[in-house]
Amino acid sequence: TAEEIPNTDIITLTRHILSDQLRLGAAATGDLTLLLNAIQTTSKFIATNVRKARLINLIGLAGETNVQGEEQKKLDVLSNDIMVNALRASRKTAVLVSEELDEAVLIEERLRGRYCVVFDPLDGSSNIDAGVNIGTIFGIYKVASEKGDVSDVLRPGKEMVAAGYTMYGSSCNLVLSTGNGVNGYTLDTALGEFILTHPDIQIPTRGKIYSFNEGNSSYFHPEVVNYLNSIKYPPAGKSPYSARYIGSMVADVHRTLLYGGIFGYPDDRKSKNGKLRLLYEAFPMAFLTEQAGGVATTGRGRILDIVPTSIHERCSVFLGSKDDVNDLLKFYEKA
Ligand code: AHM
Ligand code: MG
Repeated sequence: TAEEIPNTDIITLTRHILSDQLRLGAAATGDLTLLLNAIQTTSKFIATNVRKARLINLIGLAGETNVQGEEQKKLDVLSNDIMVNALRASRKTAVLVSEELDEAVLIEERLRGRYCVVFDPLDGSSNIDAGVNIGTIFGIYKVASEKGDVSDVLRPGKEMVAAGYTMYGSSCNLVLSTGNGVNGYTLDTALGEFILTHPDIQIPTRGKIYSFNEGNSSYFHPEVVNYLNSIKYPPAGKSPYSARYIGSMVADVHRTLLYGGIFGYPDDRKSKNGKLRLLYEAFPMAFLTEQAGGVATTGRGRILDIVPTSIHERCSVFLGSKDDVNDLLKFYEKA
């Protein structure tokens, strides 16, 4: 049968982004292609370290020393170093912002390129030691200033030219948008290549799952509590929503893109600006959600319209299926 014949014409991530470049014709210099290639290599490198972390002592606190007296690196510090080194060496970047670094990295002139990358090298830190899904999140801007400085990344998310994430889970998946829809790739570890497995991801218009840390309920604003009650105690004849919450944004958003529903990390009475970081968590995920046909909002406005004022600022996040997020927004409008 057809299923037994191996596919001899697989589409790798490299092949796919190259064809995307060719589609743009002379307008594309190939720089973004090379940059995306550098990013996919860092994802493979981080993925192998995530898999063997327990075996090679990567788990634990940075700053501890092992029996040989060598300093141990925590997996998120190691992932940060992998990304900074590769992005600098790609010669395609001018400014880097990482969750792990207080200050933005301004690339020296010798190696400077035309793109800025904002990233969380290993998100979902509370899940690392338990072997639960974690991921890398990234967003890319083209430099606007001559030199490349922090002003180049203090721009609304709608100005990003690409965004994506890599999830290190039961499989390693890279999901990417260059502003022309969303595609998902799965790492074939034997080939060492990401293969296109989820072409043109479209988020269902309505889902059956909600994904919030309800342990924060006592701090939640009434709009959020009332919305959650409306899906947990629906009118007679309708089924309540299911709860799924991993606590790794990459995994919770990945499931939301594929199955639909709503993911939320709202601001509340305790965390006035929410928890998630605007530049390298909210923006890339909002970019992907909109590109997949969903909605991403703070409850009071579109996430991608926010103009950042500092590189590590936080914001309230709700994203997912259009109908579900719009239902939530009705509670904000009423308030
Ligand atoms: P981190 O950058 O310290 O890993 O925090 C971000 C993570 C997200 O992946 C996730 O959505 C959220 O924090 C979970 O937070 P909580 O543990 O408060 O539910
Ligand atoms: Mg994070």
